[in-house]
Amino acid sequence: MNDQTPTSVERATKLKGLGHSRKRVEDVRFTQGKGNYVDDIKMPGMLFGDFVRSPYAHARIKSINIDAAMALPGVVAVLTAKDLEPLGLHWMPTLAGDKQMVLADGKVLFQGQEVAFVVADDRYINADAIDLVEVEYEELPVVTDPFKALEPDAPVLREDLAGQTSGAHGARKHHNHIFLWEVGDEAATDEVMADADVVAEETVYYHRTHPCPLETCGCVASMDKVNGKLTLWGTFQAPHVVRTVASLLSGIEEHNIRVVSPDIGGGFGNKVGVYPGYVCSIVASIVTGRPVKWIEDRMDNLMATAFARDYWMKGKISATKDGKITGLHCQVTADHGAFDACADPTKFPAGFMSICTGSYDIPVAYLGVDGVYTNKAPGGVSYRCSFRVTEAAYFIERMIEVLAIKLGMDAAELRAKNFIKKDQFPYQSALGWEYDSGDYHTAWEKALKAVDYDALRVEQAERVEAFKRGETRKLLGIGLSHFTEIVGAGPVKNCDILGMGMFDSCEIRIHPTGSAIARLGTISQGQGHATTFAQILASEIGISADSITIEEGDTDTAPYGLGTYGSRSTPVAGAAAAMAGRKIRAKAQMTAAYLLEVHDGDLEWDVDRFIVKGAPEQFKTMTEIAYASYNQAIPGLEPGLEAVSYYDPPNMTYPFGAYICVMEIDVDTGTHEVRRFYALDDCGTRINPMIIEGQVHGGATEAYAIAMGQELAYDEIGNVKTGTLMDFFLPTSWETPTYETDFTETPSPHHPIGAKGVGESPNVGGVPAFSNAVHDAFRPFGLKQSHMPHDQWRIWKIANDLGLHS
Ligand code: MCN
Ligand code: CUM
Repeated sequence: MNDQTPTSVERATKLKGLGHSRKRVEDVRFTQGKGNYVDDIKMPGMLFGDFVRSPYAHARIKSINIDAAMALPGVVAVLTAKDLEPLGLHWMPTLAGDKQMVLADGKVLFQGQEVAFVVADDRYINADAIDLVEVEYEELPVVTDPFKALEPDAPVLREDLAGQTSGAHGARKHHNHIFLWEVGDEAATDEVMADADVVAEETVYYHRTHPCPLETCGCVASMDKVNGKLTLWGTFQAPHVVRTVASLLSGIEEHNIRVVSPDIGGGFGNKVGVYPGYVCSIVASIVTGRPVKWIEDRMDNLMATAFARDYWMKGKISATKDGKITGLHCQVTADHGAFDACADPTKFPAGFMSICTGSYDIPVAYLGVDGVYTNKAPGGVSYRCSFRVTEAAYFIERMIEVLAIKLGMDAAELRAKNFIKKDQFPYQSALGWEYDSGDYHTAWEKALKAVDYDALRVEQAERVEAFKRGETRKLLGIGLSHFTEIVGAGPVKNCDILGMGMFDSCEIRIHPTGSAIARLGTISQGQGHATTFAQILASEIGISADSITIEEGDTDTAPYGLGTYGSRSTPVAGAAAAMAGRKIRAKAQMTAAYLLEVHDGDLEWDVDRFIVKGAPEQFKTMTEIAYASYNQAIPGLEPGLEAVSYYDPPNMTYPFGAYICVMEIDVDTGTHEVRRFYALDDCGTRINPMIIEGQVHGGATEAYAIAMGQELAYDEIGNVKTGTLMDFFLPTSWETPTYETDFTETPSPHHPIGAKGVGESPNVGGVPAFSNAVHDAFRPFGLKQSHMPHDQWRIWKIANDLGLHS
């Protein structure tokens, strides 16, 4: 080798593989306005569909008169449940094993429910026609409180289920009850609680909110009757699942359905579910023979598509006098709205809520979740949540604080005392999970040191004294959070959606000149997959990430996969990418051996080439091997260089993190200021540190929104009080705090490259950090629990209730 030959390190740098803060390749088109979103799709003869929606939360429909609407020039069709009924499409199955009205059948069950679908030449005609559809309603009593919904004389919401004593998840104990899901050992937990030195009890409410992606949900359906082919472009987080569902519902064979997710302007879980708009657009396109577009407006999106949270969590936590936790009991009343349309793996009707023992070594625990129908929109689970992990983390991180108060102990110390220790991994939790890896003490100590925790506590104590002396009206809160996530659904043995196992896939094709295209079963909604999946492959196959195109979201070309949500892309499809890459390398090794005239066992991999062991000057680069794969007859090997991997992960991955929020609170105005927000994430092997940082900034900002003001609020008669961005708090750069990010790196032992997910972590860990900061500020004055969101009024109210205004 001469001095000009690049070293392994130099060659590795050029690949822009794992660990490289590679710039996002997709941003070239996004920052230049050249993205291709669903609403950018325009087809000749395209019609527009839009809904007549119910103004009432609960009402019987006495009649629907479409005559005036149909008479309006430009209106092509008005669909009602009666039109869909002969097709068996007036109701559709939900992802949770329930069914949901596509168009109101006999009655409406939430405000904004889809009543009729107007199809017209343009959106303006649509809007006029919607006003002309006459619907006669008879109001019925409304239930928006899940506890009231379970009272004996509560109105029957789901008349279609009358007399059914069991549903998709077992027995129903009341006409508005959906299921009771139980995990753990209640008798043993009760026993521990009865004998415990200390038991802290609290009801923790995680309010209803909404992911509110900048791009609302929508689709374009186009039925080509000549070729019998249906194409559906849409905002889908799981395109293959949509294709399978569309095939089952319509009877059109799957190879004749093409589902495409083009660029998606944020998903956050909102685009996992199947919505009436998709079904109606398909039907309208089949009926009219023309393409039909449906795009929600902001109010439609907030009122009618997948909400998040709405969990009432009644908790008990027991401990010894010196703070060793002995047991945890959690009883949840879960408000699922009018239809159970939560997106969870089938066997987990309350998602992964059973991760609620958090980061702590808790010997015995019980979780019971009652799902309840109310007159609110269906959906659920969504919003950077990993299937209810947000609720679980908020619950345990509040319970720890409540226990610390009861014990008179420092909350940071209480956490450290109870963390699962490094040598306990793989750790079997009391509620049935096997945590793959973790090092919580190291992360926690790093976090406490970074913010100088002890000094903050001193400052806080001084502040309280100064407040009492009347020298300041501001309090200081220190919000702690140590979360454990569970992402990467999931092992096919226990995770499926509608019967489809939750594996994922990657197919890679190397071109003769040494560039490549890889297709995956996932779909980016802003996470940067085109950038990061190429990095995984670059490190595996020695081709620069810049020479690897990543394609997702077109079911005609992508291998079958279950899509992107629950931070599953890295743990599942990322693993599939690594495995497909290894298949490529295995074949490449045989090719290289032939070319170098050695036994393949005499070769070793070196960044982007195979070298002869002990003779590194003899090598074949991947580019040379790729060329040979297509241009040379190699005995015993087929031409070409392609591989596909369908990856079924052996376990979930368990990312974790330590977040600390320092907050100033003005007691008189209820305003707050985030002075500092420190976020340490451990997502195992880091693929792209810059993208991880971006994910943390975004997720933490959504956490900030949720904790400090964002809410889907309803009044007693079921009106959505926060249906526009005037009332629904979406932070802008003005409100958004500054974040300090940090990391530790504890690889997953079972993932091919040791990576865990990260997209949902900052929301999971962020909400308790912000909320605990508010609580912590008032702890010296006796506050134990106060419900989110901590908006200005609610903070003022806490201060007022504690007598701090007198
Ligand atoms: N990553 C990494 N190293 C790791 C883990 C992840 O570099 N060890 C990178 C990944 O390569 C990917 C990103 O971080 O580019 C997120 O990866 P992952 O945690 O696997 O999550 P998914 O790609 O499956 O994305 C889903 C997750 C979810 S469920 C929600 S909700 C959410 C989130 O991502 N929605 C988002 N982040 C979002 N970010 C944007 N911009 N838009 C959304 O809609
Ligand atoms: Cu739960 S929101 Mo993400 O899983 O799409």
